[in-house]
Amino acid sequence: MSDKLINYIAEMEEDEALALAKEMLDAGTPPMQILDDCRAAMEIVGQRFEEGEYFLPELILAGEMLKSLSAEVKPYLEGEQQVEKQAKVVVGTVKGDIHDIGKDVVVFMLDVNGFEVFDLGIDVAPQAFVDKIAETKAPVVALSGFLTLSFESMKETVEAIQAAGLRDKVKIMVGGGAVDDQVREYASADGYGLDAMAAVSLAKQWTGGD
Ligand code: B12
Repeated sequence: MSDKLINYIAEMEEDEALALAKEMLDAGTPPMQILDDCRAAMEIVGQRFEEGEYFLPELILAGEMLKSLSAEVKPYLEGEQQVEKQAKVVVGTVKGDIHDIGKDVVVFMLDVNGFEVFDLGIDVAPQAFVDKIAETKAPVVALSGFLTLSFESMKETVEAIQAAGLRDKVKIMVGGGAVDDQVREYASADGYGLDAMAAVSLAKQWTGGD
């Protein structure tokens, strides 16, 4: 954990944060550690937003900073793991929610771990998930959400999958922000993952990938 990197991000010092991340990656810091630092920094940003110290522009800037940082980290992750394509996974940020940075990391990690990923993007309606599952016959679905209201959308999405008669054909995982195992239970999903690696582990477990 680098307190310096966390501080640069939390203080919105984008150039310094990017330069330090580059330096750390070149020095051999594991790319996942940089992403962990990003998450720690986002906790601080989120808290300051809640306390009224930061406002929407800071959230937007934090989002942009994270995008640049993950772009920086990606080539290093690619170098780490490359495997043959395994099962299909349908991924999306659920209806009403436009947060996609965490979802994009999940998409990326599934991809480099050999899954064929169908990324539906943000604010995805339950029916769009249903249609994509029917079209691709993907055995795994990953629902991402960062807002409390996304819990309801996750539930609605699982219900729509059930109503379409596809529930027994897919395993569904939930994750992102404040999502936890209670939300998984509320939404009647099959698994919950804290981070992108957990998403990969669940997908592997469910598809016999190891
Ligand atoms: C950046 C940000 C934004 C950016 C998003 C940019 C983007 N392109 O995504 C912008 C500015 C657009 C934004 C908007 C809003 N935001 Co916002 N945002 C954030 C912030 C600061 C960071 C989120 C983030 O990207 N984190 C970084 C990633 C990498 O996080 P991560 O958790 O480590 O990701 C991992 C896991 O989540 C997991 N994961 C993710 N998805 C999945 C899926 C599966 C299946 C699995 C297994 C795992 C998994 O894997 C990821 C990678 O390891 C959070 C604060 C916070 N602490 O999270 C608030 C936060 C989520 N936002 C919040 C709010 C309120 C809003 C707004 C409503 C503000 C407003 N008044 O308009 C709007 C919402 C608009 C909408 N309809 O969605 C609140 C939500 C409160 C709540 N309980 O509902 C938060 C918590 C801030 C706060 N503390 O108040 N936001």
